[in-house]
Amino acid sequence: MSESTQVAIVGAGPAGLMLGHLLHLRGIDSVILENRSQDYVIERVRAGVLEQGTVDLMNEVGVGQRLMREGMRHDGLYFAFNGDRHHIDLAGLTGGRAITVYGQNEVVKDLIAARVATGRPLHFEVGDVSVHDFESGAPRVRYTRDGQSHEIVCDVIAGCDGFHGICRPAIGSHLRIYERTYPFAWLGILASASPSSPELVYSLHERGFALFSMRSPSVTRLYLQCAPEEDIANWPDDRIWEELRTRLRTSDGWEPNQGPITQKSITPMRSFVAEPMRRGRLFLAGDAAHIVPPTGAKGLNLAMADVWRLANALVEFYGSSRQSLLDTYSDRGLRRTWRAQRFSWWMTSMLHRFEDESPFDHRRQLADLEYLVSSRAAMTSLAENYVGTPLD
Ligand code: RFL
Ligand code: PHB
Repeated sequence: MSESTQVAIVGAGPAGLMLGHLLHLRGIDSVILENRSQDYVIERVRAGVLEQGTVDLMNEVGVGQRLMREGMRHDGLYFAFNGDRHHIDLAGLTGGRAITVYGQNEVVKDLIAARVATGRPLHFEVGDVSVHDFESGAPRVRYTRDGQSHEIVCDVIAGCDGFHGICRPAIGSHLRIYERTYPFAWLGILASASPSSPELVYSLHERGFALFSMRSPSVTRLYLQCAPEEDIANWPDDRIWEELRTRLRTSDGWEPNQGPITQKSITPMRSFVAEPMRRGRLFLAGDAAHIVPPTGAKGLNLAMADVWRLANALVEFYGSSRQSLLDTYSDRGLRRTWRAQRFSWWMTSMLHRFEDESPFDHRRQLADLEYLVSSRAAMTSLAENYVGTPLD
């Protein structure tokens, strides 16, 4: 079956769904294709920290009501090392900007509801998605649905299909890849336990990194550094709690509250950039184009910044037939991406134990943290990066 649209969007993660919504608001037609089921996409536990710019965007496009009600605004965060917790006043150092803790799956739920309300197409559980002719003026996307083959003829394809998608590989050797893998992973859990601190705690301990976060007044989210090929079967709940308490407990007696673990998973750590973010009429956005290690909490926020920029460029393209914003989409995106790469790499390097580190390396890490929590200039630099720069 053949169909046509203006923009074919591959992937219904935060990037694809937000792009579809931004285009809808400007009267631009799109079809969103997702290979997973709606339940899978909604239940996938991932990011939790939204930058100020992401929160503002959600509000501006009319999907921020539940975020405003249920999201947890945090004006600061803690760094813990050598047994002490140190507070950083994010809002005070950035003229009132802050982060909001709100699960990525909640963002996705809100965006799916908004899409469904528009009546525009959003197809889950499609198969064999492939992209064609994007170096011409009439690209096409093929897929199967309920056993039937489909083809979409469109003006532009948006590759919002994440790190393991098909759009980036379709550009192949035209891309230059920059990559770093880290010699550790994160074991993450959700627990039914009230958060014992109102703000996040990033900790560097002798035994490795740990992070205290949350999802709601009754759900705590915790992570700990583990080996990259770690088998989750080696981590019964008691071992996870013992390790988390050891790494997070501070000399003032603070530690996370314990409760039943409802979800656990292991996430590898990677920095990755594909340049440029465009080939012809195929534009990459979000994790399809770049991955940051989660330590800086930037991935979802970068994805949102990409599609905001892409939507503006498409509005110009359809409104005036000019392509100047489409032509600068990649360069402007890569500037923001590399800023986030640097920050995420720095946070990751400062807060994890490395197998091959020397005693000098470890003391230098501690000196980095000492400086961070004692210099207003260093805290301001952290704060401005952590809350995120305005969308550009
Ligand atoms: P996604 O979310 O991966 O969505 C891509 C979608 O495309 C679908 N797909 C396909 N659809 C059709 N055809 C195909 N061939 C397809 N192949 C794939 C997929 O099923 C999926 O639905 O990418 P997007 O939209 O670019 O969003 C990026 C974010 O998901 C990601 O950057 C964040 O989760 C990263 N991240 C964090 N980011 C933050 O900003 N703040 C955080 O606090 C934060 N914490 C995290 C994180 C990521 C984590 N993990 C699990 C990697 C914490 C963790 C543990
Ligand atoms: C989370 O709450 O899932 C979270 C918080 C901070 C990070 C990464 C993940 O750096």
